[in-house]
Order: sequence, then C-alpha cells, then structure tokens
Amino acid sequence: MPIILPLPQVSPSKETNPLIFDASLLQNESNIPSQFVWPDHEQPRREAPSPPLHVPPIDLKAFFSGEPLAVSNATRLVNSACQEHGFFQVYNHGVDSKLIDEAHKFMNLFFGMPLLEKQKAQRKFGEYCGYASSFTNRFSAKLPWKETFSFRYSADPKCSNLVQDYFFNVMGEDFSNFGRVCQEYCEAMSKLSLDIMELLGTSLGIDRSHFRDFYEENDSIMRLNYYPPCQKPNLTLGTGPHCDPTSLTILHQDNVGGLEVFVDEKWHSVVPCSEAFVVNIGDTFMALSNGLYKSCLHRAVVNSETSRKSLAFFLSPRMDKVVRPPKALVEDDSRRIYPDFMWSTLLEFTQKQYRADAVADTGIFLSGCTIKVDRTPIMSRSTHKNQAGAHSKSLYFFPYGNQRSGCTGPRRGLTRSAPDFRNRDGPEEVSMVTHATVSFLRHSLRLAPLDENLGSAIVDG
Ligand SMILES: O=C(O)CCC(=O)C(=O)O
Repeated sequence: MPIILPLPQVSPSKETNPLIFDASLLQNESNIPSQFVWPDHEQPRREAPSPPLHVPPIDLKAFFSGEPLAVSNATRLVNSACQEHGFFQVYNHGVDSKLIDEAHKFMNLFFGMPLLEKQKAQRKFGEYCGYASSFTNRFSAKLPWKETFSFRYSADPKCSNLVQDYFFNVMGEDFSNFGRVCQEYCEAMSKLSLDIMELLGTSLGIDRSHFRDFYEENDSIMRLNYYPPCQKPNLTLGTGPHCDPTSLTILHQDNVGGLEVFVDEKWHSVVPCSEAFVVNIGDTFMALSNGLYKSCLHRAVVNSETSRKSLAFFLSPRMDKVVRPPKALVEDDSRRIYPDFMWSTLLEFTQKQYRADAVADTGIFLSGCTIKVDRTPIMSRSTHKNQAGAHSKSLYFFPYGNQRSGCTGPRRGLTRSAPDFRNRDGPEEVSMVTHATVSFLRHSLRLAPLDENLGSAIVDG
C-alpha cells in the first residue's frame, strides 16, 4: 500500500509534493518517510529515558480553602516553578473526571475514523481551527508525527455555544454529542484557568482578582492531540520543540507519557498523572508578568507501541485586550521588558509568519536587538529605525525563552535570549513600534528563503 499519495489541493502555492499522513498505514511502517525524520541534533534518540522534571503538584482545593499554610505552600511552589521553568500540576481542581473520560472517549472515536471523514473538518491555510494531519500540506520537512483537531472557545456570553456549533457546522449532526462534550470541557477549562489565574496573581503578590478579571472573557483555543505509534520513534517527534505563544496551557495527557521540557540544557519528561492537569506558562503570560514567569521550551516524543492522546486548552485573552503587566510588577523597576501588544496581533503573526517548532534549528532567532536569519543579521537596533520607519529604539518581538530560565534551544550556541529592548517611552510610541515592527518582520520573513518556517505556532507547535 503506498504511503505517499497526492493530496487534493488546499493551498496551491505550497503543495508540490504533499504527503498524506494516514496513521492507520504509517504506524506499522518500518521505514518512515524522510519528511518525518528530524535533524540529528533534534532527534529524541537516547540511551536512557529522559529524567523526570519536578513539576510541583498544587492542591487547588487547599489553596481555595484560604487556610494560611495551604495558601503559602501553593504560592511558594508555583512561584519557584514558574520562575524556573513555568510548569506545575494542579489536582483537586474540581473538573468532573467523567467529563475528562468522555472527552478522551470521543477523541478516540474521532481519530479512529477514516482520514476522509476527519478531513471534513480540514483546517485551512492561515487558520487555527480544524483537523490537521501532520501538516503534510503545509511543510515539507520536520513533520510532526501527530494529528490534531483544534477549535476556538470564547467565554463571552454572546458565544455561549461556539464549540458545539462549530462541530455541528463542520462535521454534521452525528457529531453533536462530541461537540457538547467539547463545549463542556472548554467551559470547565475556562473556569479552571480563572482559578489558576488567582493562584498566579497571589503567587506574584498582586491583587488576586487582577488576572482573573483580565481573562474573564477569554478567547481561547482547544486542541486535541493524537500521536499514533511510530516504528522509528527515535528519529521523529510528535510535537517539535516550541514555546506556547498563548497565555497558559492546561494539558490533560493519558497515561502513556511523551511530554518533555527543556531545562538546564537537558530534556526532562513530565510523568503523567490522570488526576492532575499539567499547567504551563505561555509567552503572553510571560510578557504579562514582565518576564518573571517563564515560558519554556517543550516537545512531545512518540513510541513504537502505543498511541498517545492529550487535550490542550490554550488560554488567551479577549482579542482586543492590551497585554501590559500590572503596575505592581513594574513599579520597582521601571524597565519594562516587553512592549504592549494585543493578542490578536501576535496570534496573526504566529499563524501566518512563524513556525514555532522550527525556530531552534533553522536560524530565525533573536539575540538582543538583532534578528538573524540563517545567522545573517537582517535587522538590528541601529538599522531598525530606517527600515521599519518607526521612531524608536525598541524592537517588537516575542518572548522566546530567556537565558535566566535556561531556556536555550536544543542546539548549543543558539541562544534564545529575551530581547534586550526596554520600553521607557510610554504606550503610544510602543504601540506604534509594535505595528511597524510586526509589519517589518512580516516583510523580512517573506523575503527570506524560509518557506519551511512559515506556519502556525499555535497548531504546529
Ligand atoms: O501532547 C503534549 O504532551 C504536548 C502538546 C503541546 O505541547 C502542544 O499541543 O502545544
């Protein structure tokens, strides 16, 4: 049975030799197509299993009891984990275990369907919602060994049935139960994320309702990840190394294991626990905390025996919210690390111009105020003013790890340092710079021969 077949055109300009990722065929193949083979230095091959990461378990019920010792334990653990790597777990979280089981059950049914059925919900180029099988129609190298199904959730009361309606509209009536379960699951995640925002606010010493209020009407993304078995698991990755551009990720993984986090120059595994959710800080919250809490590089590995599933809820603010740290986090040190921006701007950028899991290797990386493509500076502080046409010494780009957190790329020497720009000039100029520089980035990246790297961080990461 052939594995590589022509795909119907989705985005004509990009598809000269597309593949089809049909898990039912590929999972038994002893030779995987070369497009799934990652470069040597990014392959997960290893003699010994990755050491487990200490991901502190936080008892949310105890935190909300208000009992002083429980509160101080929870905030201390969260504070140190978030400053170090940004990962912790929550248990006693109040989410009904039956709902979680149902979501896993429907996921199994969905991903077990024939490819053509799943493709009814095929994600379109530049969008983040829909079914994607390994992004074979988008990229031609370093393909992830996975299928995903992503959809939007909004906590705005005007969008109360968004998820359910989406399922109905793209998949038809037969999927209304699946849609209902996903709607309920997203509502539970939205509620849980607001609780976690109280915990994060308290741990940062700010008003506990500050972040809860900020995310009250969140406009988030839910993604179902399915990783089929792979006969060459040491050559490929289920999800390439990336940081989440969103605010907070709440992940429920089944008991197979595969999530890994890059800390202290090494990959560490996150041991599954079905009663807990794994929570990690994303780039947007990193900016909101003025860089105090880290968004850290992570990836998912696959194995030869068992398929693996995870459900990821990516909390994001309402599109028009301005991401700006609370005063209490900047008043001692007036040096802001990131400029103001709106989530909608970053989302668009990540969808259209950027492939998160390719950055470590392929040469788009940021160092101080210089953007380099294939190690050639394309923009630096000194040239920025003319090229971008913006009156500023700042450079817009996104938090991408930080030296202090040890979040460096998997290959030594490619430092993912937080941009060394400072906002001392007030919001007006900064927002102008934000727009100008985003346009500049788009322009530059389009000109650069980097088609492979343009894509969706949200979905491909
Ligand atoms: O499946 C996992 O464990 C990780 C998923 C992930 O990092 C993502 O979906 O962005």
